[in-house]
Amino acid sequence: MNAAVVKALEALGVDCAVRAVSNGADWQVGRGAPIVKHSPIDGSALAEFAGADVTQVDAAIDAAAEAFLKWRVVPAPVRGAFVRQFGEQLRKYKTELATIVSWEAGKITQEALGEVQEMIDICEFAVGLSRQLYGKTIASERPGHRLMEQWHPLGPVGVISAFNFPVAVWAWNAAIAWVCGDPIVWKPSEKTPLCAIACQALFQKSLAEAKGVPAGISTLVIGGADVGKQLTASPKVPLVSATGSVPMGRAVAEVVAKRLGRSLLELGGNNGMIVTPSADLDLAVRSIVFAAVGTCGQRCTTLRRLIVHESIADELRDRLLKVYAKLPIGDPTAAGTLIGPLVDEGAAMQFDAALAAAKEQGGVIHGGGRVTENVPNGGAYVRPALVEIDAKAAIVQHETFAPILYVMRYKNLDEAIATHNNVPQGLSSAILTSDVREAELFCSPAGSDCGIVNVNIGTSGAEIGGAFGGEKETGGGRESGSDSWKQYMRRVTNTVNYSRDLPLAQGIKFDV
Ligand code: UN1
Repeated sequence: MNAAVVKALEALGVDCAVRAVSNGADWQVGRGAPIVKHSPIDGSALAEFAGADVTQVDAAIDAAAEAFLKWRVVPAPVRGAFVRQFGEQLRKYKTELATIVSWEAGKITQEALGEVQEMIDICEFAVGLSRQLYGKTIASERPGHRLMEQWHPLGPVGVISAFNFPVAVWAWNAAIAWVCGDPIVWKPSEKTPLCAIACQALFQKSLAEAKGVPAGISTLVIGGADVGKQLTASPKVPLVSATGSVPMGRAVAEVVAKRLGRSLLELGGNNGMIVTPSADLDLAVRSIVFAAVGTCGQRCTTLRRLIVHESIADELRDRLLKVYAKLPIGDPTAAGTLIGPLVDEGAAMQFDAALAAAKEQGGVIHGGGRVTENVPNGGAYVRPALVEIDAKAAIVQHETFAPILYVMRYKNLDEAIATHNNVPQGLSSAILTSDVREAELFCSPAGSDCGIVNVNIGTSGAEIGGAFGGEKETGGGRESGSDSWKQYMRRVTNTVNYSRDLPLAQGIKFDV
């Protein structure tokens, strides 16, 4: 195994015998299909082990359900104190965890560190939240009555996460679920098993230091689609929070809806940005490049469509191409690299196929193709592509999880907004403008139809304090900040009669 990864895992107390299942404090050998993981950086072997089988999923759910009975009555601020301790572990092992993220997901060091920082941030948010799980007091129409709301823990939360944010998305769910009194059952991407094991190991460190925390509040089952299906179908899991592709989300939503459970979906994005004539072009270039090629185009918030006013389109394209031409592509752990590899060969094939389709549909391709020089052998390194294309081309409707930026031109802003909204997805969006009317229009009900609407910044890199998610095929879920926590709890409406009479609501007379 890779020496840097071994060292990082050892620091976290994980031996190299990778195990697929943990019901809290323990580790268990999987009984399911084998999982083989190679690093996207150089193809080196990272892990080979048996994944979980469905009986192990059931056992993990049972462990979580048992832990729930204890955890739900622990006062929320005490639950918050545990999350604070967990956040301390993240601070302590930030570098080690980021190293594992880099080697397993192929992220550059800065972005891997940023991802762990996002975990630390959500822990802080959750600690504060643990004293703010407010319900409302409502004016009752009846004399001598009090009407109020309480928010109670919901139960075990199934978390299905993707390879591209292999630790932060789990933390968004885990930290909020824990303060809300819910245990979690985590099915991570099979492409990032070591990240999941590292997170569980950090949980175990916190658990060992804490008193009265039931071990089953964090369970882990690493496996394939059958594992995800078993988790999704279980009536003991009232909420399933899933991040990934639209087909995956649709499958989850159908199964969960059938049993009348709740799902929280964070699916594909096809994020657009409008650049108007008054935009600051220096700022435009920087924000576009980070959003379009950062994480090698593998964020769900990656900028994929640029809608530029025709009067500045040539200048902006030329300036972007100048930057694209000298992007440092290579080993993501090396200082100075900005573009690491795609996650695997399959992703690189989709990148090639999308560019071929774009060309067929009349697109003018700049960049693209494989990079083989000055990069480690064995990884799928590509040159980010910028494609000038008509807004009506079919390919523009699709999210390809790779660094492809489609550039389109517009004449008037209403047309640009219509083009912007004319895709099946609705996650993140941006407008670059110095005109306050244009900015406000884009943020208004007649503007962007996305869950995230930015002005003078790119589409990616949201802070945890806001609710994260989007509309249409993106799935409608909201994770992380603001009042996303409400999805992890059940709302109780209490009516308390402190009088000696029994007036009925709506003035109904019912004398017996
Ligand atoms: C994702 O790609 O699934 O806003 C999450 C961002 C990050 C999270 C992305 N904070 O780009």
